[in-house]
Amino acid sequence: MTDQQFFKIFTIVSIIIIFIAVVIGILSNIFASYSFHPSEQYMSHNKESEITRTAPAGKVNLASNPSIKQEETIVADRESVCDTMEGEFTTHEVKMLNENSSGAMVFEPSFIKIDLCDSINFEMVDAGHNAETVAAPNGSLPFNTKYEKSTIIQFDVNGLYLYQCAPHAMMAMAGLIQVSDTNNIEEMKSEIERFESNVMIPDVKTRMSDIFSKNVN
Ligand SMILES: [Cu+2]
Repeated sequence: MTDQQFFKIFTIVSIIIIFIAVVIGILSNIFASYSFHPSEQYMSHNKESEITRTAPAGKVNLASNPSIKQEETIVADRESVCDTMEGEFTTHEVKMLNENSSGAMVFEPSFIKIDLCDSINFEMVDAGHNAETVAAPNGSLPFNTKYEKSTIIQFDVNGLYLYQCAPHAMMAMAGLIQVSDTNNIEEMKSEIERFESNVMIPDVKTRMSDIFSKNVN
């Protein structure tokens, strides 16, 4: 074989390998964002009557790479400050909607400020939406409402949380939660930037950064 022939074969093989790698990458991202996570341990109850702490929310930087297995970052059944905290906690409502006055594919409200150990009832008013962690404070656990009609999640770590609806993330279907303070504000800025880089609809490209700058300071 001449050097030239060798070089030709080498180039063709390299191109095939790169092509296969790209296809695998695309497919695994698609499956990661559409699959239902098999682990039930951080799934809270979907009975509206019951508020449990089985799913404290959050954990950092999952979303930037959907192929990271969420299980790896979960400390199951960890202790929570809410176990020993005295006082009345509130359950707030966040609705998942196909449309409201602010646009299509939205959480309502898209920004909510709550106190430590308060819960949010994610209500799937229109079918086909979920709410899952994109980025959250250190020490918190990720959540995913898995297309349940109603899921109550308690928040036991202070800071800012970004969550999305997996099928409509590219349409900027996401929301922000502030639990008491904004200790992770700098990380959140770059997480929102990263989230928006994947938004495909020009009209809503800056939806989340607009919500952020309007509400968080
Ligand atoms: Cu959705």
